[in-house]
Amino acid sequence: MKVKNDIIIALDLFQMDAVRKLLEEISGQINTVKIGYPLILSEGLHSISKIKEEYGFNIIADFKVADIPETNQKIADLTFNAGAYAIITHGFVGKDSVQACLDTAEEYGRDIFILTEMSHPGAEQFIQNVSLDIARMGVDLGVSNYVAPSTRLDRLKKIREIVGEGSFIISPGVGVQGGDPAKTLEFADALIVGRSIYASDEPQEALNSIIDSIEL
Ligand code: NUP
Repeated sequence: MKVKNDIIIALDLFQMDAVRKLLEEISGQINTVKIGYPLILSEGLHSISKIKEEYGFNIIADFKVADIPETNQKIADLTFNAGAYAIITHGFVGKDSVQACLDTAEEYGRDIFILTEMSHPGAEQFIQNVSLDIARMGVDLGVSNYVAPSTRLDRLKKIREIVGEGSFIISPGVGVQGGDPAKTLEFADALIVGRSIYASDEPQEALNSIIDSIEL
């Protein structure tokens, strides 16, 4: 997967109009976006196909899938059918649930990302205790894409060590949550950035300043 400028934009907006307004400004500098519940619950699953058709981006569906295998399969099927390039699945539900997403992705020739440790402070309460095991499980299952936090570089580094240099790590938590873009990219392959860009009065400038800080 080639992420232009190593930046994935999190489109946590509620309306396609707002998405289009943002993308009009920045679409030349990105090729991958992440769409999650805010946009899908407000505008519907077809916002994936619309964005794909209109902009040609790779779309990562951030559904943090965490159900029994049979239900995971249904969720993944709908998501890939809508045109998503990849789906983000939780790992704590266990290998059969992850395998269901993986099998569905393979049917469509698409990918899954396993969410290992989350970026917010509350992740230290429960998921951090198992996040390295989740990464190990991913390796055992042959998964090559992971989500790991930019807010805890020591943990990101450990997760990189487990999944290896050949795996692809995308990292949320840059900017508003406190993560540093350049330091994060010492261990991750691409950054996920939301509010620092879409909530800025000058999204293009905000994006450029992140790109500059990475290139320095
Ligand atoms: O651990 C995670 N942390 C996180 O922030 C896993 C995620 N998927 N995210 C998502 O990344 C979050 O839901 C949001 O869409 C994006 C970060 O946005 P922001 O903090 O840059 O606004």
